[in-house]
Amino acid sequence: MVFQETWELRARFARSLSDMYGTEVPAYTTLVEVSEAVNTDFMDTMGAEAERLGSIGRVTAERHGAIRVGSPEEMSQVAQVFAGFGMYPVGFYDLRDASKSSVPVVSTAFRPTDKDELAKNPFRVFTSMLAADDPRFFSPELQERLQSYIAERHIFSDELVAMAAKAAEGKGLEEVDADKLIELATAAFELNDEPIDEQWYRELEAISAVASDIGGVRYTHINHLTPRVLDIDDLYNRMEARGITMIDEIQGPPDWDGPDILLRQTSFRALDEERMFKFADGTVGPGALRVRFGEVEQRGIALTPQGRELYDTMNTQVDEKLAAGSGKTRVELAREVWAENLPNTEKGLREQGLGYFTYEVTGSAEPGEYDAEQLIDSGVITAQPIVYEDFLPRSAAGIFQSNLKDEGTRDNEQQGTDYDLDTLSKIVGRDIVEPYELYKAQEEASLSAAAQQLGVTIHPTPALQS
Ligand code: OOG
Ligand code: NI
Repeated sequence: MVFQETWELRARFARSLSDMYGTEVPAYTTLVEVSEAVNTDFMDTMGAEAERLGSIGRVTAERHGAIRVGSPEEMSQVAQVFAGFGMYPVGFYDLRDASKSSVPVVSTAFRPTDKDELAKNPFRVFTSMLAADDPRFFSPELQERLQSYIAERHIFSDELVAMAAKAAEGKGLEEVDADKLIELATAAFELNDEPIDEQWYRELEAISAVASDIGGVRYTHINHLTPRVLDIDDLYNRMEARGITMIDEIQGPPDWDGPDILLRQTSFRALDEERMFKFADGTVGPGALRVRFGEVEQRGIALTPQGRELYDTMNTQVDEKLAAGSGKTRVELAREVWAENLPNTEKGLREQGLGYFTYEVTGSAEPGEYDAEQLIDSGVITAQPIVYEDFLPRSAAGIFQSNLKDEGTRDNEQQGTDYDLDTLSKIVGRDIVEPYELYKAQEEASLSAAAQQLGVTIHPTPALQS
């Protein structure tokens, strides 16, 4: 009997979902192959520098998934399943207001929170819950039908939830149990071939394709699985060269002359998929659905609250310039705005308190008091950027939106249902952590460990004073 630790379970789960999803969406396999080629070439060109934001081993295995559940009960069950894999809720995203289209969901991401766990396998799943009680999208009468349809389904079996609880409790499982957990957890996210009630599905689809995807069927499925690349512009061009149409632009930061920050993402459009439908006249036959797509991402440095504020301000400036109509593209304008506002070195980001870093002792110093930057300049400590492990609401909304055929409907006269980090935490059954808290704690811990090791006092960079 071999005991498998939490991280091994998580790595196996990610691999198993990836194998399954590759058989369901063959274009995903192409995306993974192209991503691997991009990463290998980037390593060849850049050498050790290529691994500044994660080892090639980590990056090659790295995926994020996206799933969508229908009710607070399903959200709480899926949280228990992810806990078995050492994945905990981080961040609150309200996509209802982040998008022009009708996207009636609130979300969090389940992921490892410890830096060593992240290094071993960073698998994360962006998890959205249908806000079936939001009157802007669903009339009282429809809410009732929708909620009872979802209440009747049983996506996460008792056996799966119990096995995940055992894994969480024991921080891993013996091999036989581990095999069972992976099998059950993978199956819970697999496409089901039960015919779809066409009338019900189309009724919800008219409001939002996201609503029909979640509440129009009796099961859930992986919406997409996203590999990580070290050069997303290269990936974008290679996919287009293969004749795969990508969405119009890369979401998030532009390609610019400075460090990678936060998260850049792009995707190819959702493809028509044939599914079996049960029609109103009782006959069963094929029909088309369009919900699943392929996405890819490049990760950069985690920003502090001030850094994030600057990022948001820059986005607003870009929007304004775009609206003013200069004939330039969003990306061209973004590059200009960035060059004007954002320091283009890691040192600059640190000095202005915009990014998070960890510190490692690489020399020695006389006892005394020092500024962190002083010790870095003299080679006593070395700074490493902390990679952004989370998501961006605007990009997430862009990803949702670029895959909707039409805007759907919403009634803004109605008062939306309140959801925030606290209400979603109660639903999830565990405190949702703010991403900043994790990065900040990591930075502080590394700095105090360095100070202790050197026997000196280190005055932190402005980033820590936030
Ligand atoms: C989730 C969309 C958000 C991302 O990478 O920002 C997302 C979904 O489509 O369910 O995955
Ligand atoms: Ni995604």
